Amino acid sequence: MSSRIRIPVFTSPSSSGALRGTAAALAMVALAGGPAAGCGSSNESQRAEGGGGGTTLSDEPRGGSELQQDGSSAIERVDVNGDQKADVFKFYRVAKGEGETAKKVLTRKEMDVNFDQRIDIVQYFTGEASAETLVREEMDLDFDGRVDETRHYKDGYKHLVELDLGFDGRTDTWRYYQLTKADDGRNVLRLVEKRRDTNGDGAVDTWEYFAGGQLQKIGVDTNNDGAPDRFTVTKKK
Ligand SMILES: [Ca+2]
Ligand SMILES: [Ca+2]
Ligand SMILES: [Ca+2]
Ligand SMILES: [Ca+2]
Repeated sequence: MSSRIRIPVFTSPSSSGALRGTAAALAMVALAGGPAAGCGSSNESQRAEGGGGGTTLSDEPRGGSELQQDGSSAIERVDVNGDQKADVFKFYRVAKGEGETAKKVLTRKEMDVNFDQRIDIVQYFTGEASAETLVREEMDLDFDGRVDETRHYKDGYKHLVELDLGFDGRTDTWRYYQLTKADDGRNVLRLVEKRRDTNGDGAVDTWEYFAGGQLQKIGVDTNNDGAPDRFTVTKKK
């Protein structure tokens, strides 16, 4: 039974470039949609709801879904595009009961958004049944089988995004977000700091500081001590 469970394939070597990745990333954003993947821009305010997996591409499957329970764990396979192959896999811990009436807790959700039978997005959840919260999201933006973007969530909000924009298997960009109050009192998730490794040595060398969604200051580490020492103020006023 459980031997049929797919394992995400995030190990194959990369052979694709950044341009392909950028196009694929756009396609992925369009496909994945929903609250979980929808907090991408710096001025969005919606809450990343994890409950039941949100309203991502699995909500109206053309090919139906199949639930399989094996003791205290269960897996739901969903065929989104109706080609008789599952594209979304939801992994549950069964808290109580059996079958359709079982009380299930969603712990992980895997998605094949380009329907090539390889998983491209993996979401991890915490919490109780019907109140699951997204904690981490791993995305393969250029569909080469390797994770290029990892989003970390806290209390349902994205607070850190790690990116491999060079698609060489090494994180080169870190984006930090904070929940701030907008002028009209709404909660707005904003980019507050961006750190980059521009020369590929694995160490951050450029820091960009934002306020109100606007770039304010750029710091550069010129003497390789791991901290910024030369600053440029970018804010015009
Ligand atoms: Ca399918
Ligand atoms: Ca895929
Ligand atoms: Ca990749
Ligand atoms: Ca560096």
